Amino acid sequence: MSVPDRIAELRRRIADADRAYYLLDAPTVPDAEYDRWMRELQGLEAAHPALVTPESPTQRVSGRPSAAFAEVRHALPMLSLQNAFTEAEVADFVRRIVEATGEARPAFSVEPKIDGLAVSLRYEDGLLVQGATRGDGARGEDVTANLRTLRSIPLALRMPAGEPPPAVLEVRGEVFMPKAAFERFNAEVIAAGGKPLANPRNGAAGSLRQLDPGITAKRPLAFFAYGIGEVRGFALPATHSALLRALGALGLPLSPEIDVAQGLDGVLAYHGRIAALRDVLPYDIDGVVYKLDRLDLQEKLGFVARAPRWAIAHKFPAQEELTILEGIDVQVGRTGAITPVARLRPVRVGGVTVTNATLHNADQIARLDVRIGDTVVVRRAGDVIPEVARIVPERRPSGPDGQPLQPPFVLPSACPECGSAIERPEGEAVARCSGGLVCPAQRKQALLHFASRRAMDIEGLGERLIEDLVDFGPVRSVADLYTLTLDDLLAMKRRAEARDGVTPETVKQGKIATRWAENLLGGIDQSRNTTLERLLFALGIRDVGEATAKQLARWFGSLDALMAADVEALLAVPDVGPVVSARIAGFFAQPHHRALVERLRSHGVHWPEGPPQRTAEGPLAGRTVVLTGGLSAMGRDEAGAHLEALGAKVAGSVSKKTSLVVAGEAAGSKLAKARELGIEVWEEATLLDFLRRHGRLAGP
Ligand code: 9MJ
Repeated sequence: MSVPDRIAELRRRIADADRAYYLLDAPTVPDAEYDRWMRELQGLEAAHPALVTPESPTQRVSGRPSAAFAEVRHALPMLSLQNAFTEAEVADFVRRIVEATGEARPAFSVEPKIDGLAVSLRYEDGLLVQGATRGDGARGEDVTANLRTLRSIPLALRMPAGEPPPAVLEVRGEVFMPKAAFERFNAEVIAAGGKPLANPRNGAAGSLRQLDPGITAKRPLAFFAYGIGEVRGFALPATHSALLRALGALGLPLSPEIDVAQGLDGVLAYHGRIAALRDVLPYDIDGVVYKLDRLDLQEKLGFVARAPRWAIAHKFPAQEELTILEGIDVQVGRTGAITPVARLRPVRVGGVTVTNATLHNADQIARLDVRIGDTVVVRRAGDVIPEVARIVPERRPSGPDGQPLQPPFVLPSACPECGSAIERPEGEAVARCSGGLVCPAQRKQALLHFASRRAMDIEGLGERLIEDLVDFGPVRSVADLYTLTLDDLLAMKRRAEARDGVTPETVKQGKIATRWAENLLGGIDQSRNTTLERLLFALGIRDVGEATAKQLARWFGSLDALMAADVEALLAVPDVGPVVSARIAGFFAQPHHRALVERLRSHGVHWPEGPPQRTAEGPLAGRTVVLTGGLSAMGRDEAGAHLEALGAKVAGSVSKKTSLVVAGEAAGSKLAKARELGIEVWEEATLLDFLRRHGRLAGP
């Protein structure tokens, strides 16, 4: 392709993406891809200046006021930031600052770079009179009515008593949708059958550009200040960090992560610290910003184009990338859960190469309308499993008739591993293979979990061996591991090698390699000596993780006591709610699970047992509670179990030691005695509210 053609193509792509982003609030390509086009275009134009035209997207920063809102001319332009993607680029930036200022280790205001929408808030005589989007930096949109609905934006500056407000103070900052609010909002939209927001930033942008402020008011938006525009009648401090503190004192919200750092090592340390926090921060960030702290030195440095020389954004690796969906597999998990998995053309996202991404479930596939061959956006945030976030409909391959080449994907109706029916209970998102432990996939996963380091910790028993043990060996359940012999393992190996058509060197030489088998048997033998909590976790009871297993082991002290417990007794265990208690009771109610436990014991699996440890922790720890009268929502035993789970000791009669009485319908002498002794009394409604607030009961 010739350079002019390539330039034309890049301009067209960028214009299409801008239109989708700014006017339709429906992004098509990830930022990283957009940035690459922009950089390539900038590079080509720099090399061929004759080809630069005023219409090129490089000639404006971004954003365009839409006709729907009145135009606002910014009194001082809203700046953009230079970007740095590598430490070397940051080092260059710091070196330039050092050279220009003569400061050996300049101080920087260091700030998270909030991934939202930049706005300017204009306060006159202390009152919010105008709010505008950044637009192209010189002109934005008047979104005052919408910004006024954000509770974190003060409508009046908070002045110290007796101090007059500044005549003019323009505050610049970022409007964003906190992650949790975004998730909640999308869950509601999806439940109502609507189209979810692509990401929190689009949530913020789309919400701010609603024509009806009533809609904006319903969107959970927030604001952080990070700078100023025009000011009159306001004494500026000497540094940017002091300026931000002053804004905070006037009632403007600031990111709690804002700090001051010295020199290159200081800013890089900040970058590392915030990168590590990225996933747990309640809002999306796409990097950090370093701003030379001294305002007099900022002035000395000035601007290049529309970006200050004294600031730079040090970006994090992109969490979204484009690639091609090459296929969809379904995986069967330990509990039979069927997960559709996207097979992707390899792509680097967030610093690692991704080849698979989850598609979660059938509903998600339908929602995305994803088909093989599609160009998809893969998203990888921190430690979470990469997922397909959305598709790029414009790039769907189509035939000469314009119809898609591929039909919509449907989950198979039979398990790909065992052929059992795949079932999806009414109202549940997850489909499951109904084969149980007949299904080799579930059996393998159960074994893998059983052997894992935090469960029985069987050294040497990994995925490959488990495959062979199930496919070619005598292992049907986890208990079979403890009857394995050297001969079993060697026979298994021969069958596996026959399938693979290999003859190991050692066999050719007339020897048999047995070392691995001896090691495995040793590892299995060592795992016989375990703890109750490990065993409980290893059994793979649904929803019983390590923490719950530990609580159960402490609370009951012995496996027999646990197996004898009914749902009510289980509910008393801290952190065990109605669903988990039903799962545990249901698990041990099945004869084959009891038989499994007996087989493990008979093959020498053992663990120390002791008395129950019910030293309670929780909001009611140390409190003695008496229940009296009838409750309408639950029986007294169940209420007692909940209270115990929250740390209370439940007693039968009222005495001086009683700290709380729960009085139901027709409470009699115990209530009277409680009143006489001046003991706190709760009605049923108070109890239910308390249980709800402490997660013992579902919502109101
Ligand atoms: C964000 N997005 O958090 C700036 N920003 O400063 C911070 N953006 C900025 N500063 C000058 N913390 C222009 C933009």
